[in-house]
Amino acid sequence: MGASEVRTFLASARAEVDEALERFLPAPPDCPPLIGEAMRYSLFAGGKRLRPILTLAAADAVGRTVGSPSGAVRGLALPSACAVEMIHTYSLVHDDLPAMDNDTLRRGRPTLHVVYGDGIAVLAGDALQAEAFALLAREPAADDPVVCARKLRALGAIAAAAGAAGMVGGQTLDLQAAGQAPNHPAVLDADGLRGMHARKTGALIGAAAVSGAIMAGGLAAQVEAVGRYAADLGLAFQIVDDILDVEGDAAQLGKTAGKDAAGGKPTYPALFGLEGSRHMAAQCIQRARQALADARLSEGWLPAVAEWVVGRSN
Ligand code: GRG
Repeated sequence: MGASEVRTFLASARAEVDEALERFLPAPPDCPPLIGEAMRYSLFAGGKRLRPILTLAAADAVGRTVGSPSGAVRGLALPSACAVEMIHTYSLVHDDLPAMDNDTLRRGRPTLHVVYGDGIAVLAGDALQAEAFALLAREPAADDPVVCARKLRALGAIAAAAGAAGMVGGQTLDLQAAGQAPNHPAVLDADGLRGMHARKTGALIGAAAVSGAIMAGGLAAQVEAVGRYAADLGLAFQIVDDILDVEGDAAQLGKTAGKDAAGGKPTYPALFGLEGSRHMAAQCIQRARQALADARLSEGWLPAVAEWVVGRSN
């Protein structure tokens, strides 16, 4: 797959996701204007759309193995793609609150609570999560029991990834490690750090990819391989995120740089050095590619998405 084809795929997937997000979100008079506006403020602030792109790429990879037209599988997977992006955005909004990371810059803009206040930011995050599950239950609208069964599995995978065993659990460990859970401190070693990130960011990245494979009708072995690919991709993503926090600047990242070190957080560069961390990220991508090759899912965009994750600068 050439670089310009990859760029075209990424741009078209982003445009499709953005259009669908706007269509799927509630708007006045169904909701008060302010909450609709606050949800959109963060959702359309220029995120990379990694997770929904993964959903669409995983659906496409599975669809290729059964000869499904790419438009058809993309349509089946688009609601999951959008739901995962809504949940991701809610997590960023809540993470940025003074009660958590207390950040003022996100996606290159003042954070939601800085502009709309803490209360509206809490509510916009809550609403984004609720709307994500409403969307998963509603779309794709179908009476076909096969599609309904896929929807239920995708919804279950995404809910588990967002909940106490996944993202919320990871954020809990993060708060404990940062000394922000009174009377419940935790010290993370290298395994603890990996486990915390596997929950906090890895689980949703995994569910993004797996839900795409499920919605495209993937066989059990294909869904499992996509899950292994995404687990390594999620780890690589986090390692690169830590490296960028050391090397990047706020203008490039669209968020405050150097926060991890300043907050005394355990990070990959702190534990393994920059070179060691880069090497670990490269090994993750190697394993992710192998998982695809083992299941004959290397056709399509998933290998290129993995390269993009390690090569990114924000
Ligand atoms: C509040 C329940 C709850 C969870 C928050 C994911 C998370 C959990 C907090 C985010 C903190 C953070 C900055 C983690 C580093 C990795 C990460 C998720 C970065 C942001 O994701 P990107 O780079 O963001 O995909 P964009 O803006 O491009 O979508």
